[in-house]
Amino acid sequence: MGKKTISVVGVPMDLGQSRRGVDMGPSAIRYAGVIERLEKLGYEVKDIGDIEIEHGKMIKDEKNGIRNLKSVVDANRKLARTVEEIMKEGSFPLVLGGDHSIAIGTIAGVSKFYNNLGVIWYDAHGDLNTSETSPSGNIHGMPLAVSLGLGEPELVNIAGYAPKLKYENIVIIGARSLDEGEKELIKEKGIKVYTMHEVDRLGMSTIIEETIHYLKERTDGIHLSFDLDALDPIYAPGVGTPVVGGVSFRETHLALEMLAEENLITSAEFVEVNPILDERNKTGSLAVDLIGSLFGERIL
Ligand code: 6HN
Ligand code: MN
Ligand code: MN
Ligand code: MN
Repeated sequence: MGKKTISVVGVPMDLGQSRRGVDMGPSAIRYAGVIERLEKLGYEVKDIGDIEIEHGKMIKDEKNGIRNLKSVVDANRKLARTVEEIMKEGSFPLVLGGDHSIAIGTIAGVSKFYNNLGVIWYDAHGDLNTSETSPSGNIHGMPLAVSLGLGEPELVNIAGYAPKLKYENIVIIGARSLDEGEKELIKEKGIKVYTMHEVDRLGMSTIIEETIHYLKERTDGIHLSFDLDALDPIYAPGVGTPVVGGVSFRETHLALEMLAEENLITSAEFVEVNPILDERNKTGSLAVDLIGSLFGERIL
């Protein structure tokens, strides 16, 4: 990492999906020792606390069948402002989720600082749904589409500009559960995706080399949006939408170690940790291990 100061912000958000508990993700990751781990690596770490979330009933009564639209918009506006402040201070924004709908706010906060923000979307899912294509009405299945300028205007225009990302600047890794509308969008726009098929065939080492080469020449900053459900549920049982046949613990460490060596990641978020569904904070601890690798931790 280029920057010596890391600002950690928690987003106790569970309104982007329908299983309770993922709002406790930031606590689980803090209890697993994220701050201490980063300090041990030599960083100055500022824990700026949690974004305030309006916890209401889970309701799908809003327009187009989207769940909790207004509350998710409000929270992401706050997050975008907070992340923007962190960027202005020259610190590295490390955002802890919460469900993946919070990527909307993180990316809204960082993207204005770059002409071509790159994104690595490490996830079992594409998160490329709109209200038309979503099978669930859950906003956590939409944040990548929203950042590309697709979907509800209230979400798309957070922070007052859109789109935040260009199609050619994103790379999805670990996908194995894509909805029909997502598949169509990927094909239509030529989005770069390494599904589990490519993870099996090429290996993670080649995938990350290719990803680095690809993003290095066209972007001026890279955000890592890391959904814990990219990993196989054997390693990450505490997630709301687990999908079998995922990336392994070692492959994921390798990916993050290779990214750390290149020093290209300029902001990151770790999302979807749900302590209620977890086994003795296994997934929270996993997140901390992975954050360690991203910030330069080595076995030897
Ligand atoms: N996540 N594609 C499904 C949906 O409801 O849109 C699942 C989305 C999961 C989202 O894990 O961040
Ligand atoms: Mn809640
Ligand atoms: Mn996701
Ligand atoms: Mn996912």
